[in-house]
Amino acid sequence: MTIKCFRLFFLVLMLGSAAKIKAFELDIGVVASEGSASSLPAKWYSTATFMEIYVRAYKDSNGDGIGDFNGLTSKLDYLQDLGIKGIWLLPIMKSQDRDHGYAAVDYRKVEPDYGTEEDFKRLLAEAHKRGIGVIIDYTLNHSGAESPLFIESAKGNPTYRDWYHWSDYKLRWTNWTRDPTWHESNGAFYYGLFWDQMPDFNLDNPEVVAYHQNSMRYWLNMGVDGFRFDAVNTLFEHPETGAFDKRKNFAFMSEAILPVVREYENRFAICEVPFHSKDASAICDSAFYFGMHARMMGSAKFKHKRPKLVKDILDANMDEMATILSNHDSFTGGRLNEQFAGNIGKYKAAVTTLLTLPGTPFVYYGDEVAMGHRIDKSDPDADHRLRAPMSWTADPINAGFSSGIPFRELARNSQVDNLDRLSKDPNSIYHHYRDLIHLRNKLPAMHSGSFSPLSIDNGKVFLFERQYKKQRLVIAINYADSSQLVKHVVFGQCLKNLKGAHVNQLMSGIRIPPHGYSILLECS
Ligand SMILES: [Ca+2]
Ligand SMILES: [Ca+2]
Repeated sequence: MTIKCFRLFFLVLMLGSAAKIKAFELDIGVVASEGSASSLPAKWYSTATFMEIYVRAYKDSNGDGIGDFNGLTSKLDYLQDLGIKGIWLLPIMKSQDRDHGYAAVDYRKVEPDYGTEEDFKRLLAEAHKRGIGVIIDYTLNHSGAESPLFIESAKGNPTYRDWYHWSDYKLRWTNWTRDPTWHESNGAFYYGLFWDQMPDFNLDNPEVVAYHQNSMRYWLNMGVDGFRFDAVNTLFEHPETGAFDKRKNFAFMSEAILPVVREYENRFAICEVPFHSKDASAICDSAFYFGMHARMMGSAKFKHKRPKLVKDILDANMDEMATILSNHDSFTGGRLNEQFAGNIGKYKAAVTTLLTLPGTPFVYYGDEVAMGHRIDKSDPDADHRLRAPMSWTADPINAGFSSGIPFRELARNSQVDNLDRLSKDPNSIYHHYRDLIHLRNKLPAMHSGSFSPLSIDNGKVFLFERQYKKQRLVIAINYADSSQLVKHVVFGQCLKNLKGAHVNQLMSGIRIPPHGYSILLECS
């Protein structure tokens, strides 16, 4: 059967699909765009500092030990006070994993562990009242194997067989961990790149594409402010070798996915595309700048600006790049407190770098209170270490996360490093984050300004200018563990101190404390 003929066959079958849909109680019908308006400022995301939040681990409202929508809603005042203007939620759809959520079984239902759809709508409304946008993770590449769609496909139901990739024999493809990616079911083999429980969708099938488009509209109609698209580099693969097809991935995003987001006002689409971040940002509104995070972290760790840090910035359109120091995946390096082995000076220098450079910064929940790893040697999953319940208080049983027993052990240092304690210490990493996020919100040159390196530095200090219209900033970050005197012709002009510099030394230069920083504003 040719592919064309195959598709025609499906279209005919779809005419009678309503009964079949009901048979497994999954809504795969058409969702019309309601084009709902946005109450957020135009292009809110372009100036925002985001927080990446794992709902399961953030705040439990009902004592079952699992974080939920109502718990997160109760912490929106905290996020607003921190200066956060955008939230990225790890998957919130009904999943089979009951963990990270990337094995979705229903793209139009909320995860029951997290509450009801009404709870989620209230979270959106309360976030919007505080000027905070909410984007949700969306996985185009695969569903959970317990999705009724895959169960029907595996049974050989002709309506759904072609929703996934099937072969009569086992192809010898492997993924980056060298695990086989073709898995046996009912005498045939299906493709699941990440895990046998996460079968890849066949995105060449127009019915699958329509299902995603309509599911996206389902959430956009509800009022979500956009999506973080997962694993965009893995959507299409070469049929013989399994190599990722970059051209097809990008064409699919620009022709089938982004137009749905554009049916709505003021929504934000950010893509995860390791290795091709800069190309991806031209298609999505933004893409995570993997690679640059290592230069920022390396500069702080090795007490010397990494040679490629400036090159990274100049090579990209930073208005379309999202910057991180860490995230929920262990491949980015782990919790910051662990990476810096508790060295708070280096930790602060890395955070200063993230929050003063161009790009859209994303903070991973808990890094602002120096959360460490959760230690459990019996659990081999490296990612679980990074996803402990949020450290709100020093309570040794629940860290203020839940009134019950948390679903997962706490971070190892929650009794020392937690919001309750760090918020009382003006020199803490928490106040460092808060001060810089507030400055970034206040100064257009800091969130939207151009970037020009000042090349007189010796590598210990990173010195650069940011400018937006008539507002000009000179920013210096000292990576060294000794104080540094910075002299430059710019200091002959009128600059005023915003934070951290000794103003009486401006004429001769500025002395920057170990791991400290200075932000100077040109006098108007
Ligand atoms: Ca709960
Ligand atoms: Ca794929």
